[in-house]
Amino acid sequence: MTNPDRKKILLIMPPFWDPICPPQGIACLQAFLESQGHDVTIKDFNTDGPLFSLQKKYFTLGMEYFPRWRRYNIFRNGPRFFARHQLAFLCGRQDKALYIDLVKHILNFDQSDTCTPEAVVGLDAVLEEIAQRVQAKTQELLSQGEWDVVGCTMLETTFPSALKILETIKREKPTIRTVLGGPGALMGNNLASGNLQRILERCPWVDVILHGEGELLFDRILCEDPQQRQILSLDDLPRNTDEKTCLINVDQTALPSFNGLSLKAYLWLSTYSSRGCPYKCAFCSEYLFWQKYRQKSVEKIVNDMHELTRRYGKNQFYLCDSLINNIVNPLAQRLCETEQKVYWDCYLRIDQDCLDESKVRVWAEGGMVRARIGVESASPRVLNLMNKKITVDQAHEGLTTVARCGIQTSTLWIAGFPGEQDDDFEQTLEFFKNHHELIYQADIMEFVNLDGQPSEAGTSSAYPDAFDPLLVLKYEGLNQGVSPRERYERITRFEEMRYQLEVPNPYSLNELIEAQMRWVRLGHTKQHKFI
Ligand code: B12
Ligand code: SF4
Repeated sequence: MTNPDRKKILLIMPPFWDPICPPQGIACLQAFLESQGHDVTIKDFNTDGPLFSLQKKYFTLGMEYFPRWRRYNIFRNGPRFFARHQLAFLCGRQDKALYIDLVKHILNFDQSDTCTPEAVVGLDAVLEEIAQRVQAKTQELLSQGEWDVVGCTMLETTFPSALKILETIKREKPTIRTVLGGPGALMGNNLASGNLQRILERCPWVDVILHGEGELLFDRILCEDPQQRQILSLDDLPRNTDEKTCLINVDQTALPSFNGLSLKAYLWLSTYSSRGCPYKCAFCSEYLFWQKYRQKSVEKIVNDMHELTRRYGKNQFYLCDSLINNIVNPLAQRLCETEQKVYWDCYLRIDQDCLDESKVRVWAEGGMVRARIGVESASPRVLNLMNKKITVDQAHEGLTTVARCGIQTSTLWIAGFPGEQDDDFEQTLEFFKNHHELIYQADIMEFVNLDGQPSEAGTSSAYPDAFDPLLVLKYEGLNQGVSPRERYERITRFEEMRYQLEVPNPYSLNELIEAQMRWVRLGHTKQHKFI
C-alpha cells in the first residue's frame, strides 16, 4: 500500500522485560502499520546483555542490603519496587533529602523499616548505570535514522526507561512525536484514576498516550495534528459498524513481524490465538484491557505458526494469549493432524477439560510443552472471593492429569488477596506440600490492586502526601485487606516450603535445565524438552 502520508516510525520495547520471546506488541504494531503503508522499525533493548544484567545487579545488591529479599521470590515481586525506585530516581531528585526518604518508603515495601540512606546511595549507583546505558542506546538509534514518531511499550516494569528514552529523544530531536502505549504504568490501566493525565502533566516530553489495543489507535494519531498533546482511548475511535466495537478483527490481522529483532536472543517465537479473556477474576486486568474476547480460527492460528516457523526458523512458540482454554481442544487436535511439528507454552485455567486425560493427551501430542496455571490459592473461600470459578478438587485433579501427560505445570499463586486469613493461606501451603511432585514451577506473587480499582473500604495513598511532587504516578493501597508485612510474611513461608520441597523457580538457564531433569526424575516425561 502506498501512503502519501507515509511516516517513519520507531517502536521500542524498553527494559525491563524478560527477553524470553520477541515482544509481540510492537511486532503486531509493526505488521499493522506497515500494512497501512508506513515505514516501521522495532527495537528491543532487553536483548542488550549488559543492560539487562543491570537488573540482576540491582537485586543481587538489594539482597545484600536486605537479606530477607532472598525469601521474597524477589525476581517476581521485586520488579514493581525496582520500577518505582527507578522512576523516583529519574523524575524525583529535585530535593535530595526528600528523595532519599521517598526511596526508603519504596524499598520498605514489606513495612520492615530497615532501608538506610547508604542502601539508597548504593542502589542508586546501579540506576545511574541503567539510565546512562538507556540514554546511550537511544542516542545511537537517533544517529542511525530520521524518525517522525517514536513509541515505547508502557508496562509497569518498562515505564521508567520508556520515559528516559522519550526524554532523550525530545531533547535531541524536538520535532519527533513521542508516544506511549500498552497495558499501563501500573497494574491495569485505568483512564479514571488520573494517572495517564499525571504522566502528560509531569513529563512534558511525552506527546501522546494511547490507552487500549494499539493498532487502530496508532493509525489514528498518525492522521492527527502532530503538535497536539493528548490521551487517546478506544472510546475516541469511531465504532466499527458490524460489531459495534472499535477493536480489530484478530482473524484478519497480519502476522506479527519480528523483522529488526535479533531472534537468536530469544528461546521462543511469540504468537497468539485470541485477545482478551471470557472470565473476570477479581485481581486481573486482562478482560478490562482487551475489552471483548475474540479468537482466531484454528486454521489461521496453525497457518500463522507454520508461516512464522518458515520465516524465522523456529518452531517453539510462546502463545501470548490471556488464556488458551477456549480454543485449546480444536487447536491441539488440528496440530496433531499436521505434519509440521510445533511446540508451545500457554496460559491455562484448570477447567473441566483439564481433568479429562483423553483431551490433555491430545494437547501434549499437539505440542503443548508447558502450561502456566493460575492456581492462586487452595482456600475455597479465597477462590470464591477471587471469582476464580475453580475448586480445590479441580486444581488437584487438573494438576494430576496435566502432569501425568508430561506437560510442565508452571503454577502461579497469590499471597494476601483481600479477605485471605492466615488459615486460608495454611490451606494453600498444605495443598502445595501435598502436590509438589505434580508442580513443575511455583511462582508466588503478592496481591496487587489494579490502578484505580474501587473497593468498598476505599483506597488511600501508598506514600505520604509530602512525596507527591516527586512522584510521576499516584500509587494507591486498599484501606482494608492483608497488610504488606503480612503478605511478605506469607510469601516467605511459601518460599521456605518451596526450597524445602525443591520445587524450582528457574530464573537462569542452569536452573531451567535442572527443572527439566527433575521433571524426568519424577517420571512425568521421558525426555528433556527445551525449556
Ligand atoms: C507473555 C507474557 C509474559 C512473558 C513475557 C515474554 C515476552 N518477552 O514477551 C513472561 C512470562 C516472561 C511475563 C512475565 C511477566 N509479566 Co507478563 N504477560 C504476558 C502476556 C500474557 C502476553 C504479552 C503479549 O505478547 N501480548 C500480546 C500483545 C499483542 O499485546 P501487547 O504487548 O499488550 O501490545 C498491544 C497493546 O498493548 C499496544 N501496545 C504495546 N506496545 C505499544 C507501544 C506503543 C507505542 C503503542 C502506541 C501501543 C502499544 O498495542 C499492541 C497491539 O494491540 C501479557 C498479557 C496479555 N495477554 O497481553 C502479560 C502481561 C504483559 N504481564 C504482566 C506482568 C505483570 C508480568 C510480570 C511483571 C509478572 C511478575 N510480577 O513477575 C512479569 C514480568 C517479568 C519481567 N521483568 O519481564 C502484566 C503487565 C501489567 C502492566 N501494566 O505492567 C500483563 C499485562 C498481564 C496482566 N494483566 O497482569 N509475561
Ligand atoms: S482466567 Fe486468567 S486471564 Fe482470565 S480473568 Fe482470570 S486470571 Fe485473568
